[in-house]
Amino acid sequence: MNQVILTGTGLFTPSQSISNDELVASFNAYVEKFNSENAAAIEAGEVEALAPSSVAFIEKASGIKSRYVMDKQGTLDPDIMCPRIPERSNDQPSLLAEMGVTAAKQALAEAQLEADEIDAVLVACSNLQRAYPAISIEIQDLLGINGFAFDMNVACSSATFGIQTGYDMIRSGSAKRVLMLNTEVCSGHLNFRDRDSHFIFGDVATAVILEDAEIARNKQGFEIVDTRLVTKFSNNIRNNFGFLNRTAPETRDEKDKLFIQEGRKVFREVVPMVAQMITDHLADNNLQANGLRRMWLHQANRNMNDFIAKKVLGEEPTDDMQPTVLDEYANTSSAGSIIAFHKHKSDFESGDMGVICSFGAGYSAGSIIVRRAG
Ligand code: CO8
Repeated sequence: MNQVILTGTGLFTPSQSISNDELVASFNAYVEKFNSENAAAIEAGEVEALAPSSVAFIEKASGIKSRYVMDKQGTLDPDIMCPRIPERSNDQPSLLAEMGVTAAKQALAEAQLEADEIDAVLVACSNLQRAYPAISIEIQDLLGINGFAFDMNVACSSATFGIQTGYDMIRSGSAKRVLMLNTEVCSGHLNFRDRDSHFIFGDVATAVILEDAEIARNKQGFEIVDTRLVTKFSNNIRNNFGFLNRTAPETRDEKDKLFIQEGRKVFREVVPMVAQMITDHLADNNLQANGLRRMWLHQANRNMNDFIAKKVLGEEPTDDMQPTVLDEYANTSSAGSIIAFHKHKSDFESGDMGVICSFGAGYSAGSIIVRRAG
């Protein structure tokens, strides 16, 4: 089997950001308007009054303070509460492809590679903007890459599933160099009128380059020591958007065609599942948790990550041990753990080990053990 090394990462961050104060002001303006327009029906007990959102709740329950978005104005307008992104002609690069290309160029530069040296492109994400042609094939074309490309979706866990897919291809010899991208416009699938979830997500794109270690130019990369994936069916995070919606027009625009979740249940069920996965993964590789320099966890919820890290490590995690980016970026679905890795990897020294871990809808979870080379 060929040895695999991660030699570059890239990050595209949208230029517009929304603070909790701004988001809550917009939500509460919508609530006030709804309640005053429906005052008589609310008074008669026919309609339930909407409750306001609160910055203090959001920060305590999730740790999120702001999020980047592709369109701030439409998202915050209480009469729209949805990003407004003009449709592009088929001759223009699509939004996801454009975001992915920016992240890919950074990753290629770190890996000291030209785009035409890549053999395969994977787009692994939750929110694909169209059915076909694959976004990955469009990115392949925009960058001038030969070989092949395909899209895959395992919700928030897509990055670790994408890394394992690339790792397996390189180990077996079907590709030598793989570009794996996580392109997320989560704001397009988020119900900004839902008090329980309106604050959760943000937009971003990340990129990772995996190579056969023998031909890698960047010798300071991260060896992939081992990978592990787990899935277990659950309806607690669900989005019923899809091509069959038009066949049932009476329910086509209902709330379940956007992101919905039972957040409490997800919290309770996913924390032990992920902690167990990482613990077993380390044990099966004869590694001790105290031998880890860092865990780059999926960025959904600060409290969730503190629980997982404490269970795995047996002690309170420090910020250095378990870095957080969700305070600034919110939950960026598949990209979260890769943003954390991208921003918090440069201080690693040769031999230092860490775990990249993502988890989410499905349920699904993935763990990638890495060791700094060089
Ligand atoms: N403001 C004020 N109060 C609120 C608000 C609000 N905005 N929202 C809820 N409350 C109230 C509730 O009404 C409730 O009040 P009461 O106690 O009187 O009934 C109280 O606050 C507590 O509510 P919750 O039980 O819902 O609060 P939690 O403490 O559980 O926190 C969280 C909610 C933050 C959502 C938390 O449960 C959580 O983060 N859970 C884990 C979620 C998670 O990790 N999900 C993974 C999803 S990612 C994925 O895989 C999907 C990818 C698809 C991407 C699609 C992009 C759109």
